[in-house]
Amino acid sequence: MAKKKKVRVAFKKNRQKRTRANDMTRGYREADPSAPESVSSERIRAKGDLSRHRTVMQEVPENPVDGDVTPRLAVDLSTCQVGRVVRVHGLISVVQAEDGREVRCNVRRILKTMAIDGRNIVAVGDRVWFRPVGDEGMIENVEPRKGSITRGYRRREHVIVSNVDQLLIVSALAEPGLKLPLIDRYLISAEKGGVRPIILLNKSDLVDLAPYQWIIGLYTQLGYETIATSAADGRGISRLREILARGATAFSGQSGVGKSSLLNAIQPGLNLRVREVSDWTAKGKHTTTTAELIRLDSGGYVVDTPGLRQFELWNVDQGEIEAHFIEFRPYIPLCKFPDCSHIHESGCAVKEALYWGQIHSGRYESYLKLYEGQPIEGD
Ligand SMILES: Nc1nc2c(ncn2[C@@H]2O[C@H](COP(=O)(O)OP(=O)(O)OP(=O)(O)O)[C@@H](O)[C@H]2O)c(=O)[nH]1
Ligand SMILES: [Mg+2]
Ligand SMILES: [Zn+2]
Repeated sequence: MAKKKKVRVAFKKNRQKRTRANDMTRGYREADPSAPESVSSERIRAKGDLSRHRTVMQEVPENPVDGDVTPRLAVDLSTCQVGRVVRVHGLISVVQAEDGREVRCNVRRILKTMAIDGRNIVAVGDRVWFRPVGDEGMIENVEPRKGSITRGYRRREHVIVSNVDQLLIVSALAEPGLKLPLIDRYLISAEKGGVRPIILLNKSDLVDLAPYQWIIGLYTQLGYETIATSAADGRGISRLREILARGATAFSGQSGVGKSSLLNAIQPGLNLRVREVSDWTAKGKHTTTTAELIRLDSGGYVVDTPGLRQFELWNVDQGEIEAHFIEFRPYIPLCKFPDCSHIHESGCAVKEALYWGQIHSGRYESYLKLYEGQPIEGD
């Protein structure tokens, strides 16, 4: 049984004044529901800060999931139905009810008020309680998330997808070619979010695979399932279908690597939009523009996501990065200095392992890039 407690919530600034976002389509394009609201319709009295707070009853879970700060309100659930968010269009969330109907829903204002630092309240994959209002609905409650992929976006946390078991890290062997630091970044994000990562090297029809076998070997040895696929000639597709049947999977990766094409190969009837000609050099062109939850006939749920222009890790401290490189872990305690950054210090056991080939140089370079905060282009 969850306990209830009174909490004081402050209204966000956008409740206090009419504001207009200078680029109202930006949030929509990025499928980021945390985009600023353009108009605030509720008036409040000018009574100083006091009037800008409200006391609400909030449920406090007995055993909160580590790091879960999703606001939950005590709501009259007898008037609500449960469903899962399948798409988010700006401020509207499309929720699939248990009977399969899709209902367009708004989000209860108080949930927005309680959102921490404007982090998006509703994400694709969320399980929600909504109250039917005519043909539409009002989201009254968002269940705690288990397994989510988030990123930093304009100094806020953006939940890309929630309640998934697996993250499919899709990269392409050619057009545009592999970026190992980006794969490593997604691996960290999966680990942070409690999601099992799977690495996919797509477009294997375009290359001779032999020079790339070491990559499959490297990640497989580290314990990450890694497979080569081709949406064009069907390689690895039946294996992928089996992997997807295990549960709910988010597809991630740069624009143009073939996420939607792979899903079309898995289930031809889906007819997801893919880039017409293989024009992978066209920067900033995204074929998929919003994340979408799809149920597969062969079993499992998938979320096709747009390739992100930037993939910044969220809430990963500099000193924490080393721990996410699992092959570094045995060496870290052997470094001479306890706060060793494994870059310039003497007596560094990680660098020694690198020298002897026990740590791969590509992975070490990824570590350096992350440690030094270098951007990794994801587009
Ligand atoms: N040769 C080859 N081409 C592929 C393969 N997979 C995808 N493509 C092509 O690559 C281009 C991009 O594919 P999409 O499926 O649209 O890529 P995406 O990852 O969904 O891209 P966004 O939706 O922009 O994030 C299309 O022209 C596809 O035909 C593959 O395995 N082999
Ligand atoms: Mg796509
Ligand atoms: Zn060291």
